[in-house]
Amino acid sequence: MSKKLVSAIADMREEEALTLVRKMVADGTAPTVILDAAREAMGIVGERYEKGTYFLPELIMAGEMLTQITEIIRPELAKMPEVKRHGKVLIGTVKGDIHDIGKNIVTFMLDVNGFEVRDIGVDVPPQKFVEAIREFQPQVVGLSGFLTLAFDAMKETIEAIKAAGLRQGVKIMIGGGQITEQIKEYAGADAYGRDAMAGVSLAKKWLAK
Ligand code: B12
Repeated sequence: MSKKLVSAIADMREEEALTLVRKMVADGTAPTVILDAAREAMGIVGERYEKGTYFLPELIMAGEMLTQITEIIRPELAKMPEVKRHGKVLIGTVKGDIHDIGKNIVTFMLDVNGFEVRDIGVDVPPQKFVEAIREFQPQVVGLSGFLTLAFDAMKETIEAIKAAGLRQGVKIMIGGGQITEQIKEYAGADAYGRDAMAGVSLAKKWLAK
């Protein structure tokens, strides 16, 4: 059924995709399996956009489908084994970038894993991160970005955190579409997380110390 879901999303068959997700949930499919299929489909959508067979409306529709899928599986994700930990994570999508589906999944997974999460939204300027760190006092900061221009925005954000004298007090993780280990080095972050669970593992590791 996963394969069917991948092609339904990638081919913009919205109703079929949502019906399949509901069926998979009813059959007891792990929500992470559904998320994996959605991610695979988003990869295909992205490739088609790059090749010029898809345009902005398809990107928007894919985004909307993913938001709806996340809503359907939200209660199932919330049932996953939770380890209560006390710690605060501040998260946002960096300046110039409005992609938030991945960030919202990371936020949600951190939340159900017992972290207090403050999500400051999309297109967040460096100074807003600085102010939010001062106010919320998180131990972990998550920067999300899906565009190549997010590389510089992440670097600028981390530099602003440093300039404000707040860098020592926080661990910084970055993630999102085009982000890699190399960008972690470039931006001066502490870690790169490939997906939401990687983000949860990093936060757990840092807060255990
Ligand atoms: C949906 C989508 C959109 C939607 C976004 C809707 C929304 N609310 O987010 C809309 C239509 C708005 C959009 C707009 C644009 N988009 Co767009 N979009 C996509 C698409 C198809 C999917 C992205 C997505 O949500 N994936 C689903 C998530 C769940 O996938 P995921 O990466 O596996 O998520 C995990 C990780 O990223 C990680 N993660 C994410 N954040 C963080 C943070 C931390 C701390 C950690 C640890 C982990 C982590 O955890 C997530 C959950 O497990 C991608 C293609 C792709 N393959 O990525 C293009 C893509 C990202 N977009 C692209 C482009 C070019 C644009 C536009 C510039 C198009 C235009 N001409 O206007 C605009 C940019 C607007 C802006 N200023 O930001 C390009 C970027 C290319 C580049 N090199 O920069 C891509 C790659 C498409 C392509 N192949 O060309 N887009």
